[in-house]
Amino acid sequence: MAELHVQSPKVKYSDEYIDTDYTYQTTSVEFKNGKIEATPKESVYNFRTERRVPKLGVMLVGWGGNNGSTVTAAVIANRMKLSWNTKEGPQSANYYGSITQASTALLGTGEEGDVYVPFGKLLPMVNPNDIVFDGWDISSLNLADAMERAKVLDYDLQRQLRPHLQQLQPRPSIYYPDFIAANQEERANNVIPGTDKQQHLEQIRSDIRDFKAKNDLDKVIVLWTANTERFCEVKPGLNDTTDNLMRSIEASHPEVSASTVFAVASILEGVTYINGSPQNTFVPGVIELAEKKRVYISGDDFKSGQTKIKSVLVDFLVSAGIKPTSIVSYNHLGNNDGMNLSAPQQFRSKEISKSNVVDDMVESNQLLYGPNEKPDHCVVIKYVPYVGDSKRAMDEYTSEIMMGGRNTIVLHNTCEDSLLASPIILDLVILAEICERITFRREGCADFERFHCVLSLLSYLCKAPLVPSGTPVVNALFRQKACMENIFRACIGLAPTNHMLLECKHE
Ligand code: NAI
Ligand code: DG6
Repeated sequence: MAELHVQSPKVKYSDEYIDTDYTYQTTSVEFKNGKIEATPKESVYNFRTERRVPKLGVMLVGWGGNNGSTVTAAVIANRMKLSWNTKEGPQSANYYGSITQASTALLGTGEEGDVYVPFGKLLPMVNPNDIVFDGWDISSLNLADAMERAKVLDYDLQRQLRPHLQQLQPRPSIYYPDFIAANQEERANNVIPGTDKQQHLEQIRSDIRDFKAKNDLDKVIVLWTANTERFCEVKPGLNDTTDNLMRSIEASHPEVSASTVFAVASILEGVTYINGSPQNTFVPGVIELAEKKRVYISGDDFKSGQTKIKSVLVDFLVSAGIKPTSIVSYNHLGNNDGMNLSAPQQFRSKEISKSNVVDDMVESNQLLYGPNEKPDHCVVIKYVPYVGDSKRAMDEYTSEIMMGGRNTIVLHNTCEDSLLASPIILDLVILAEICERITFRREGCADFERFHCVLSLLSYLCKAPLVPSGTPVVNALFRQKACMENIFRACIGLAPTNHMLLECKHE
């Protein structure tokens, strides 16, 4: 594809940077003397994006799981441009489901109408084919055997990938049995010995350094795609501040989870940490540490199938003036994730993460909902081994329509869970990486700054987006995409997409 170049006095390209002068327009609202007073506001931002694309390494916690093995296999298959035979005929490798690799952004209008560019070409982003993978797993299977165990990819593809995957060996990991389901114990044959959490932390830090040095990487990102843990307690003295958390790790306190140790290790290594599962890894002490060290953290829980549709459908219903009153989401699956989630505490983590995903849409429409009024929302997950990775999701949305009418929409969705999650993993690391290369200077400020360490820009990819304290949580999918896309447009000096098409509305 031809390189994208923006022609504007407000955009400067140097060898190192793309620099833009950008006018940000917002509306500030006040309630005064019984009136709603809206004031348009403008401020100037200078965005600066580093152009050099680094050599990126990604370390997956849970590398030998279904997601870990599938995403690694998919990248190698794409890198090698593999094709394979299926009962439907030949199939070649692709990145469907990845917004950076397989979706487009409307750039503007040319002589022949709208011009779209690959979303991932708006800015100079890492090509997933160039990512170097490594990681940890409590199970010792090499990646070829892990791929076979996952039963996700076609046999003919597995056959071709085996020689490339069997040399990839997950590093021993931290295993705190109390945090994941007891049914996971039999695969835990690759664990860092001992119960000393401080030593575990040091080992993970040393693994990150070792990976970076051995592969001559410019940077590393760590992403948790291991089992869902139970929530840990959050309490004063335990993990409410960085100092207390570090003391708790030193004392090997039983309420410090493995994922929190991984997050702390990554942050101390200056490495972005992403949480693809629902548990509360990011206790206040971790967030404070990320703030102090100016390292990005992002999560929680990949937004892959059912929730993605929910965050579109409920947004549509509520913004159409229709009132969802009951949402019942049922799913069953038979992979190892399903087995882990069949234990009550791990299910509870997922239930919490799946349950708050429509709050912002409901709160946006006070014509439909009174204060504190919410639709009934029920989430059920069942483990059915036979269906393997092929998750079934069934949803019933009941809404009130005009004059007491009722509208019930029922959805049935079947697809391989790991083939939904894998492109999301790639997007998360690619987008987190480009965010590391964006800085901006606000009007009146002398220095360039980074985004807040809680990288809410990645909310599109997360079921329960973590946001900086005191800022709004946005779950509505298209608002999330617009946020990302418009910030990237600002980095190349383009106005936000407004879909007004005023030029086509003349007489
Ligand atoms: P999986 O069970 O196949 O893989 C998890 C891997 O983590 C296993 O290989 C396990 O041995 C390993 N593991 C467990 N504890 C570990 C530790 N302390 N350190 C290192 N490795 C450890 O599960 P799958 O399907 O790959 O999902 C991974 C996670 O992603 C789950 O928490 C799941 O809830 C979450 N997720 C998955 C989505 C999907 O669509 N597949 C969507 C949203 C979240
Ligand atoms: C069953 O719900 C297993 C989970 O890990 C889900 O597959 C995962 O959380 C995806 O959920 P959703 O709602 O994004 O499809």
